[in-house]
Amino acid sequence: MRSILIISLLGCFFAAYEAKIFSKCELARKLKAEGMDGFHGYSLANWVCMAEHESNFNTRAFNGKNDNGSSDYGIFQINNKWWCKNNSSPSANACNTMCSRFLDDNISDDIACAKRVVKDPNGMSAWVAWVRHCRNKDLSRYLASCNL
Ligand SMILES: *[C@@H]1O[C@H](CO)[C@@H](O)[C@H](O)[C@H]1NC(C)=O
Ligand SMILES: *[C@@H]1O[C@H](CO)[C@@H](O)[C@H](O)[C@H]1NC(C)=O
Ligand SMILES: *[C@@H]1O[C@H](CO)[C@@H](O)[C@H](O)[C@H]1NC(C)=O
Ligand SMILES: [Ca+2]
Repeated sequence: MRSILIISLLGCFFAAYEAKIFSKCELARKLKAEGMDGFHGYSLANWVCMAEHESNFNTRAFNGKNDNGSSDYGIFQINNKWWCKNNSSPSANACNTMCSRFLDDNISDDIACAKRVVKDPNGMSAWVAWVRHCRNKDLSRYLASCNL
């Protein structure tokens, strides 16, 4: 009995720290619910495409190897020079958040920061993967068979 309790407690512990990987449609629904369809002129499919190519929908995606020494965090690969703060390097911290909060499984704050990022003059071109894989492309497959 006790070992079962311990095992299930351990299970909860690991579940809390497990990477959440969204499915394409699950992310589309969440983004839509948070007002991203058409946000700043970008259709929902643009956001799903961007997330797929930035992080493969993985909320724990971390890239510490940008040429300029900055790091990218989470499902939208938000950058620590401009948008969030990580204590070990200077940041404009325009989203006023710790970068670590862009690695958990609650993406509401990630979405709020993406809304801030896209308001800059470059719009979604802030995301290199969006420029490369999504801009001016047929994006219909990103919402195909999603029940939105
Ligand atoms: C550093 O490089 C990343 C990825 O190429 C880019 O997103 C970011 O804006 C750059 N930061 C600065 C301060 O140049
Ligand atoms: C903090 O940022 C620096 C510079 O980008 C990076 O090398 C380091 O891995 C980051 N640490 C964490 C915990 O995000
Ligand atoms: C997710 O985070 C937001 C704040 O960023 C908070 O308001 C919300 O309650 C959180 N949702 C869950 C399910 O924890
Ligand atoms: Ca988050």
